[in-house]
Amino acid sequence: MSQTMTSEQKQKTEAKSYKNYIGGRWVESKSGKTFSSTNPAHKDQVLGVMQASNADDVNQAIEAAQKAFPGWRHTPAPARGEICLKAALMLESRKEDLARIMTQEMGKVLKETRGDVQEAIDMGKYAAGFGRQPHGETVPSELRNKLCITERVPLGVIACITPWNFPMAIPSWKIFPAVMAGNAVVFKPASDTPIIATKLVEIFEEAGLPGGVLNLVTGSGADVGDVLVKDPRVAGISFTGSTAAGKHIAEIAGRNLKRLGLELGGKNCIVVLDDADIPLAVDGALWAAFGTSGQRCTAASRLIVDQKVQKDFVDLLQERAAKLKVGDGLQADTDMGPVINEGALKKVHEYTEIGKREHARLVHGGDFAGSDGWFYRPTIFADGRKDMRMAQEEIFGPSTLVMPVSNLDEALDVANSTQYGLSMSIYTNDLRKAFHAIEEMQSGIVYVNAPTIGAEIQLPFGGVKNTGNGHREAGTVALDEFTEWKTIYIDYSGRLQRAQIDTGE
Ligand code: UN1
Repeated sequence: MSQTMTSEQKQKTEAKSYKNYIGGRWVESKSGKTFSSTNPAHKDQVLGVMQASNADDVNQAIEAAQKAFPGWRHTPAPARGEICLKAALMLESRKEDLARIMTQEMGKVLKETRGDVQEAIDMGKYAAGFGRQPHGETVPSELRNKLCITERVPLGVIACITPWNFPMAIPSWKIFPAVMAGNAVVFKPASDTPIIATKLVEIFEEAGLPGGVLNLVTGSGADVGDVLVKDPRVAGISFTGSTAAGKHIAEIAGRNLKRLGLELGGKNCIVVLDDADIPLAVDGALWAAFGTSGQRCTAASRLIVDQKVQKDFVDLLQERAAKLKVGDGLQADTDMGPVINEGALKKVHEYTEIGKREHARLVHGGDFAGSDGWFYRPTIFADGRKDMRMAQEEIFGPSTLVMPVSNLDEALDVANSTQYGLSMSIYTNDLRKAFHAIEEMQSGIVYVNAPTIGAEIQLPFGGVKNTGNGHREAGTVALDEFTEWKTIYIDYSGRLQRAQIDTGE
């Protein structure tokens, strides 16, 4: 190593190094290469050195998963549930430490990272219960002396490819149900949050999950993700990320007719009618637009407001946004952390330029907020129109667009005029209008008098249109993504009975 080591190189040498987890062992990548996980609030701070894995590592992980699958599939579901429950309880006892690690690795404020870990705890407890729930139906036969039942069976090896914005909650929505159903998993976390992913895997190991049932491979989408998606031994893929990446994965997976669950982009909106409780709607808009620095697929980047109340709404929103303190999420007085990385920061600012060019009216923010980390000011544009790029494209940052409308019908037309459909909300005190909106909103999730963020794990999560491919995570349907149905006919009549023919006998 040369004498003139940069400060990042120096920190990298001193930072803790993390490994892949394959077949129950912590191992280095065959590539011999590493990458750093850094703190978006202190961009020169290296938090850990990770394995930059390659196709050899992916191969090994798939082999390990394949090997572990038969034993795990035959483990009674209640016993699988015990392990998942133990993992959930361990997450609970380490919640504060995990939240702090997460805030350092991806930036959101502590109260939100605590919430992220809590979602994982909730999912673990909920999924553990699947171990003792019915896994099929008994259905009448049209013939005598014949029993017809269905049962869920696991798919085999599942690839879980997850984003950085909910680095514990989203992997838990996938991994808990996948292993509860008896599958073996290869987990490829986002390269911005590999340390918190490692912590989750450590917990599964300590909770007693047999080696090979959950494997961790860190590295890039091209070197790890694509290899996983292409491998014919991987039976199912569960991916959360951008619509562009989702389409890319779907094309590859489609060639092998693989099971594929996609949770993709959003361009969510809050509709505020003129009869709404305006301060309540502003509370909701502020939280949904700037919580997690706007980096949720459920973030409200469009605020569709009746023009009769637009001025009151915008004035109050601006006043409240001006009070938000942007900074390191570990500080108790910080309201909004940084965005994830330099690319994200540039993208958010690029949309500010686009908004100005499109003659949206900049009401607040629109600029960087400090040079130590990837900070951006909460940004509000007004006078939005549905044909603007700002109104159509996912920004995934603290930037929102107020769009005036003259009535409910126009509001719903604007709400539905994007390629996405994840989460929509309406603020109104008119029950009739609320129900009309529930019916007409083209969206996987609809909120009334509550913001677009804040989904709970015991309900299905997912969206319509280009937000996904029809699958839902969590809720009572959580196992659907990770199981096949087996239909079983048991004829105990002792003779040939022909369905549709011998039914009169
Ligand atoms: C996401 O942004 O991908 O409803 C998930 C919410 C959270 C989950 C967001 N519970 O905002």
